[in-house]
Amino acid sequence: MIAIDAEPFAYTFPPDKVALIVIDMQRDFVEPGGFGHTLGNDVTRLQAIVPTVARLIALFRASGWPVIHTREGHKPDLSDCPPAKRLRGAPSLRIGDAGPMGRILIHGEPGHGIVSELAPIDGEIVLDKPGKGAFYATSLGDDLARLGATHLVLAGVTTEVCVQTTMREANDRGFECLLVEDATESYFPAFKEAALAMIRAQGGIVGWTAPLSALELAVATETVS
Ligand code: C5J
Repeated sequence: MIAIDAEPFAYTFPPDKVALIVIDMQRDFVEPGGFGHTLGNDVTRLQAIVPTVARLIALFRASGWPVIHTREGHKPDLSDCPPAKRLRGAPSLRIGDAGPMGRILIHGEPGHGIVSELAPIDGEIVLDKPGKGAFYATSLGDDLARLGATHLVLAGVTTEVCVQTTMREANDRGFECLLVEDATESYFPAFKEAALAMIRAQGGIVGWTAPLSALELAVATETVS
């Protein structure tokens, strides 16, 4: 077992049963002209975590542990996008409309892609999800069962929407979840802090949180001992 100095108490995981889920590090959320920007958000906060997420992915790759990337988006005919989702948000540019990076949140469009710094490599699962949670209408549950994963480390954007929804879904399914504090971000600093606090409150009612440095230290120490 590897033990990480985390909140609300140490997070321990068996190295052969852990997987990393990187949520929606897509151009549509992180770059100007994408979905997040059209909703009126400042995307620079999200851009700032890209190097930290890259370090986290590198740690998992170097350890030989599975990395799963998710992408929020919809089919070109929008058959998997409920009108309730499409019609909310910015009235000027909605899901499926043509934006500076192609059609907003549509499979295969430039904006739908993962930022180049975090590009998946061969063998990594890339999961397209139509909802905020990564378990809804996807193969994630089956993928994790096939991998034998019982412990999930989470990162990505945005903390209080897709990341927290996925973590709650995972928690309800019995996974032990750790959210890496500096590898997740929100357009709203107060929402990020509130989400982290909610996750670890009441004895870790949704799971644990820790900075990447704590994970790196635990893995390095484990390797040496
Ligand atoms: C949002 C996400 N915020 N990936 N999606 O709409 O968090």
